[in-house]
Amino acid sequence: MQENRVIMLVDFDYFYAQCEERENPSLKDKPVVVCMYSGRGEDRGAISTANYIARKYGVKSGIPIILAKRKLKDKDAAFLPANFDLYEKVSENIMSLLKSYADKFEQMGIDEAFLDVTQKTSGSFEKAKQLAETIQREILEKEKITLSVGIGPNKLIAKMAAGRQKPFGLTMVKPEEVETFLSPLPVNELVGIGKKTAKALQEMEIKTVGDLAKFDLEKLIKRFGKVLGVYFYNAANGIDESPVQERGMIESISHILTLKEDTKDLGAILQLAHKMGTDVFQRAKELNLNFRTVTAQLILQDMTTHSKSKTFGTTIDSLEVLKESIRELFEKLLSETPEELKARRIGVKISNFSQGGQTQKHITEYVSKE
Ligand code: DCP
Ligand code: CA
Ligand code: CA
Repeated sequence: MQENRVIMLVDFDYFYAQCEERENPSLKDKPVVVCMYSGRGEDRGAISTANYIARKYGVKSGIPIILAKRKLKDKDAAFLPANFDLYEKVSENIMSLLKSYADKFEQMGIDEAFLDVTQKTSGSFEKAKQLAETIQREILEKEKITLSVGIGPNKLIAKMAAGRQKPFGLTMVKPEEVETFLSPLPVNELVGIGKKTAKALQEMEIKTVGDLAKFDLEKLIKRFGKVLGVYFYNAANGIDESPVQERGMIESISHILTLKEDTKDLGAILQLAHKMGTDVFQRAKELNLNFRTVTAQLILQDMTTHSKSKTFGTTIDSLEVLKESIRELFEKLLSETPEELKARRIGVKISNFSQGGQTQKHITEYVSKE
């Protein structure tokens, strides 16, 4: 692994909502909320994102539309349906501009990308800062979109830096500043630490990233296993050697789990399968991938695998439809399972991706291979 890298993470500010403002500047001084309607009745669905004015009232990604409407009652807010074709077009334009500034480029989803600029800046953080400002100016000029940038010696630090100042922020953390930057942060702000882990760490008296960095590695491994324990320890110490790299094409997203108890009960299987369906659906949404095929898998007690798929003529964009298909497929699978065998593991897979109006090639450009 090469030493002394200069890495940038560029993240577009309140992206979907900012695209809407760009198309209709009269929206700029009011709350703007982009909605994902579920298609199950008026106002059913969740918020994709909101501009910073709306966020002041507590409106953010993921909350129900109904709740957002309540929070913004009498505030002259604009509630708009998501227009993915627009966001994809804007994203594609910005990404191709960003790419030209990088030695190595890795797109992460629709609105962020890592740039390895080590060679372009001859390893100089000062030059990287100027480069970031140039990038921000150029994108604002050409695409009328503001970006926030984080610069650091690796992807982890660049990503965490980018989140510190928004919108139109630029945060640089030089190698010698990493420890001061990380140690006071609450441990849940470390990339890869969710609510559950943060709680487990709290119980071990680990509150800040600094606490975690000083904690005994062996004890972490005992508590979280080798992979996570080592990851937490390294991350807390600002160590991340993962390279910036182009991503291959993703063909499917799947989730397989072992049942708590072997069973043939549809209800018990669906309870888990629907959760898994929600997971893969969410993941596809994060990657901005549309899918048309659902597959259910049963692995029986004799370890044989049985699967059934269903392919739709158009994109499956409702979680309800996905869940309904999952039910149907498991019903069929169970009806064909030999009398004496129960299911041991189950799987849910989605595939047949397309990306509104985009070609396969475009997908190849940035989505991870799993
Ligand atoms: N998105 C979504 N549903 C979510 C989260 C995000 O549809 N639960 C979409 C809408 C966002 C885009 O992905 O505009 C990028 O997500 P970010 O997390 O980067 O959030 P924003 O760009 O909206 O805001 P920020 O300015 O905080 O980056
Ligand atoms: Ca963003
Ligand atoms: Ca983002």
